[in-house]
Amino acid sequence: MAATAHIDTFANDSLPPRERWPELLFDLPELHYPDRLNCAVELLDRMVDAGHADRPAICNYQGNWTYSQLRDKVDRIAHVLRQDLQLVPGNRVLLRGANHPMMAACVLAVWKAGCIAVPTMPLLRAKELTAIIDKARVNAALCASGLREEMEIARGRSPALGKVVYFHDRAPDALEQRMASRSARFDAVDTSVEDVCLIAFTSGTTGIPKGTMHFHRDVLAVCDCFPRSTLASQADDIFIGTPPLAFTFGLGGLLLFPLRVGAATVLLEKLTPELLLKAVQDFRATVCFTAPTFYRQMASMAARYDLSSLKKTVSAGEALPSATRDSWRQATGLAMIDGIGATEMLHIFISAAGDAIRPGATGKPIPGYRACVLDDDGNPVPPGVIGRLAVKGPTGCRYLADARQADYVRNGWNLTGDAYEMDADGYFRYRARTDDMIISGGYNIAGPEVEDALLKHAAVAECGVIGAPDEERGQIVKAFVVLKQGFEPGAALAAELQNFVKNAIAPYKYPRAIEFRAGLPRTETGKLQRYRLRNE
Ligand code: 3UK
Repeated sequence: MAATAHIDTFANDSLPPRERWPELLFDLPELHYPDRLNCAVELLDRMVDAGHADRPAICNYQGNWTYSQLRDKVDRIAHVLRQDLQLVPGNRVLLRGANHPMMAACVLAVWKAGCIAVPTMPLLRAKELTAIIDKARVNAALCASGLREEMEIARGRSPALGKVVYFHDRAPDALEQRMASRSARFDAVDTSVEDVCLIAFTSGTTGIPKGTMHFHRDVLAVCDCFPRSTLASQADDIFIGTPPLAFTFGLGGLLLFPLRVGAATVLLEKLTPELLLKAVQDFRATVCFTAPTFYRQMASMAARYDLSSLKKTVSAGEALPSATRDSWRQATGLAMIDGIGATEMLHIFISAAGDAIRPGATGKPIPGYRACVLDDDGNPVPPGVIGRLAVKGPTGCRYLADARQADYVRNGWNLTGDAYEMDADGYFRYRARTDDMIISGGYNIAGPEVEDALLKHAAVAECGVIGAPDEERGQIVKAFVVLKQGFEPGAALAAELQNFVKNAIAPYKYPRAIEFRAGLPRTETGKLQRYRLRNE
């Protein structure tokens, strides 16, 4: 392997020892990369040189940046990082901002400068930021001025954090003004394929956040797997969607994948289901990335918009209920591409598209990845038996200085924490998060299956199913239900929902308790927080 280009070797020094890495697979010829490679050069300069210079790269309601305009911005920011902030290759740069062309340019600039991007969710408060800054030993930050308040509190608590430069700001020392006085050509740092370029923190529900470390190679590998084999994306595609660039689902789907094929991406902040539908119409988007709950809400409003440009829609982040898959198809005619990904794996590793889709299944391992289902001792279980999902491929889990590496990676496999079942045809069917399985009266019950049944009832907008403690049965199935407009909560409707579930799935799985709610707790990435429902 080529020598590192990092002068600050903190990240490389903090990698788990090789024997604790997952086994990496590079069977596909497209995954054979040269020893030296800077992913931003591949995603940007290569595309400018390949004839995309004057084509739109990033769009929003203010206008478009072409590939050459984007490169110009990226190179100026890279100069600011190196000259104004005196950063050296290997330094960590915290990035804060909603989805916006500037945020995208900052990520690419950090990579070109040979530094390591540490993107953070816009809603994080100073306390969470401080944990990330300290864990990743962040050297500097680029932050949207709208997020200044918490950033300044965090800066006060972390003296090691050097400079913070704000963008979307008219001050003389803001990023835009600094960029204006810098050259528009920057010679990218010639990094090794195994130099860390991204520390992505998991949206972990408990404990200290985990930083997952990804190499320049990993960024390209995810671009050369799912988008090629499953999405079949092309240069004339227009990508759109909601996941934040600080979430690797959004970073891949809304920045890396489009750039890799010379396509355009639409980056918008503060999207609601309604605004996303309107934006699909306004920008004639062809590929959409968002979470199942968004699709469910969009399906009921889709008729009011012209969505004829849409060709592919990708759902990830949590399980896609079959009721959502069905209503999306009815509303748009599109077969949803479900895909399971994880921050540790960088992006999607099991999925299916088009005729390969089997309702109720996430899909099969995409080319480049392998998967199996293991029992608690790490032995494969036969088809039809629920166990722990295990995957390996060109990307995999490498936590930044974290003992939990040994929980996620065992015998070379990445254990995602999901309970899955493989059917006789090799399709992988999601059951639950391993620690969300409900054990009631000796039966194993997967909450999402009960949720799926409830969502088919006309009154149910959203729901969450958990195991609630019960003296007699250990746990009982309890459903938290959000009703659609026009439906009245009460004992009558609760009984109706219970009967509805009994008729749809094995009766012992029906929710013995139902509680009506105005909303459900979700993470910024759209995941239902079942542990919060459990801990109430
Ligand atoms: C769950 C799914 C069922 C699953 C992610 C696409 O979600 C992403 O990363 P996170 O680290 O969470 C990982 C966990 O989320 N999950 C994700 N997708 C599905 N469960 N069906 C799905 N389709 O528990 C997984 O272990 O936040 C998703 C791309 C990049 C990502 N980081």
